[in-house]
Amino acid sequence: MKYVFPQNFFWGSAASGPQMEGAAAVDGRKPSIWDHWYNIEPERFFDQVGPENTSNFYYQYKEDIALMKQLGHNSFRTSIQWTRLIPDGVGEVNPKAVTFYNHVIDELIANGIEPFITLYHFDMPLSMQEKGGFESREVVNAYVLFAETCFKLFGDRVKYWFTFNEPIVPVEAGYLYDMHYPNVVDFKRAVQVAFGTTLAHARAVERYHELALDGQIGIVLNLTPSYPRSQNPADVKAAHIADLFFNRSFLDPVTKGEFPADLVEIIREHDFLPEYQLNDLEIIRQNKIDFLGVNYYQPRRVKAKENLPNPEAPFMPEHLFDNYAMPNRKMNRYRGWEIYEKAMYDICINLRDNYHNLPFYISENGMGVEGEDRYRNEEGFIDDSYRINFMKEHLKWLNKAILEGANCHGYHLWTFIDCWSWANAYKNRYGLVEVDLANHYKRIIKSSGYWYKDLAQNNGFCID
Ligand code: BGP
Repeated sequence: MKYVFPQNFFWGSAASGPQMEGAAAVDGRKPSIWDHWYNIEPERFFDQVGPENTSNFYYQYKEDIALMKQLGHNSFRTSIQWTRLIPDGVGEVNPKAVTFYNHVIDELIANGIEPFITLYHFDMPLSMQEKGGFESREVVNAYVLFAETCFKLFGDRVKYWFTFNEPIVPVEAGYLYDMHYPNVVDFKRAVQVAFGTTLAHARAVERYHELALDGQIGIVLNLTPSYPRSQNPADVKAAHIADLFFNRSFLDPVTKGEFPADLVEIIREHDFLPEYQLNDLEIIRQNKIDFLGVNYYQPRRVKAKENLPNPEAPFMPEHLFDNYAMPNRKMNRYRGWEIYEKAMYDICINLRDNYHNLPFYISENGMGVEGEDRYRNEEGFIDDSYRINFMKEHLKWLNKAILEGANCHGYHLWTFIDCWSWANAYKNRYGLVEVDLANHYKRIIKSSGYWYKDLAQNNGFCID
């Protein structure tokens, strides 16, 4: 073995309830913002495919978990849908949802697969959005009750909890860039949502620790290292600002209990500070995570601003820096994301050196392309060697960081079975396993699935 990982390393994959369960209007589940948005604007979704079906895990979880075991998983992350467990957002718990999630958790454990559970993966109940989403304290309170309900129902068996998946995404996609519902473009409201999310997170962490269950709680953040175009001080400053907005806005409060002072200063200067109560800051200060999930897909390259922004345009973080398209960068053109493997190492070293070497694991990394069918081989399965190479190249850097002391405990690929990817629907396929939507959700293992099994069983890999 050339690249060997620590003992008891978590190998597995990640997914989320809304992206894989399907059965959207079944057994008492009520609409989330995704169901609603698809109903009113189906044309915003690739090929107009909505969230109602996805890959049918609600019905096929037993077979899927058996497949996970077959492919070497010792852990798997999915999310509990708020809209399934507490369909109105607050109030009655749905007994059918309790049964379903109990079955999933028990089935995972029976197969030797550690369940990692996310509480919120972009899926605001519509009823809660109508009350203002995380701009509203009422919704923050409802989220904390939802979290507590999950801890009490499933915390005897679930040892790894995540309050939020990529909390910056609903902020930027939903309140700045018109990529997710509610399609608001308003920096001040975005800041309020970010603050409400941070508070909801801290209060859920507090509640979890008060319950003294046998487990750990964290959050999953998408860390996108910011690289300056050059060492020119103007470029370096621009990259620092981007880092504040897109990484440290959540990373610092959840690990250190404080927002970065220079980020607060920028927000104050532009008069966008959120409304809060004094005690909120104390709650955030006191309730730090036990461990971190890191999603890594792409870096961010930044340069100093070339032009003054239109003074009438809505304020954006990009009023303070420009994104930089480095010539000849390696791209996944189907997703529009740069592939830069070394960033995996840089993230780990940053956590080691600047965040008290806190324990973490890679909670998502992966690659999907359009039209994977072209890789189907004579035996009828998809030979996705591009995905295997993607994993190898990232795992090499992860391995180096671990050898240099990074406190990393696992690697989860996004994702297990091709899933419904929000507005991209089924455009880019990410799975170790193909789902044939035209044929009763039939599953076919891809080459990467077989490779992943060897990787997990050998706890490492060789170079060819
Ligand atoms: C992450 C999300 C996942 C997943 C993945 C792939 O940001 O946590 O839910 O969707 O990205 O990205 P996309 O689906 O946008 O292609």
